[in-house]
Amino acid sequence: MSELIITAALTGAEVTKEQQPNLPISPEEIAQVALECYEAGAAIVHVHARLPDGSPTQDLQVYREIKERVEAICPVIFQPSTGGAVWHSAEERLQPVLLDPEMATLSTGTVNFGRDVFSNPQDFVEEAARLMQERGVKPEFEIFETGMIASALYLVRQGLAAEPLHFNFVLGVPGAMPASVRNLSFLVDSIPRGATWTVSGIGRHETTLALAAIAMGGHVRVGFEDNIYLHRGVLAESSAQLVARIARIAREVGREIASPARAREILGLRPKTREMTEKKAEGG
Ligand code: KMH
Ligand code: ZN
Repeated sequence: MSELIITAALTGAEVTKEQQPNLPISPEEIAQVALECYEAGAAIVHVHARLPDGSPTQDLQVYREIKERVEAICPVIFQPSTGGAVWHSAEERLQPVLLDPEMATLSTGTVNFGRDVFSNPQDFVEEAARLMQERGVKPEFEIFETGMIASALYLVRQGLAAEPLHFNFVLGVPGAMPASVRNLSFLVDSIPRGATWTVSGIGRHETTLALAAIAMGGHVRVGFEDNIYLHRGVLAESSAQLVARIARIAREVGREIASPARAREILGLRPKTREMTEKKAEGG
């Protein structure tokens, strides 16, 4: 079993300051939390940009500032969202791909999302995959429903995505696939041999599904995008606290934590020029 890759989902598009007062908003705050999550064991940070008033934005310049700030202070893999918020246009959603990050998310199907619809028509999916392929950005396929795996595999057959594939099973969004170990295990059995996978359990399901992934050889995403609580009714202090808990549990049961460099190897990321190497960040 490989080391555990922990992704910290720092912001999301839906959580508000009213719900979680420690939600980072400015690029400076987001970068600071990215550093804390890295120090706690995260190898990837999944980021949604926010405007100063807290509303979600897919603005290129805001993502640029976040990316530069994060990469200046720690070596984590920067993974922006192309999901954005449900009301963002296709063009807006693809903006952060133009920054040539190592990875970006790509949802491969339309799904109910609470009272909203998270719309991902096939044309958008193919456009996003093509852009990522042109720019050497590895997609993380966001799987909210089983059929989205078939759509991701169709991209491979069309030559718009290449193995090794990486999936994130997002389970427990109201209206989408429920968060259960049975569903997780079915999804894991449905992806090609050699693919890697992460699970994001929404809300109170975050930790239970993380435990399953640790045991099954998958990887784990935690953070305020998915869950704002440490325990029932007790808000977490930061996403880093949630990362630290997973790292602690994994080590306790003999699963070591992947550094960003090791995560790049496990995910088969192509090396990109980075101003700061991991060694430099660690003071070497
Ligand atoms: N905010 C959701 C509507 C992603 O980041 O790629 C979509 C989402 C997926 O969060
Ligand atoms: Zn997201």
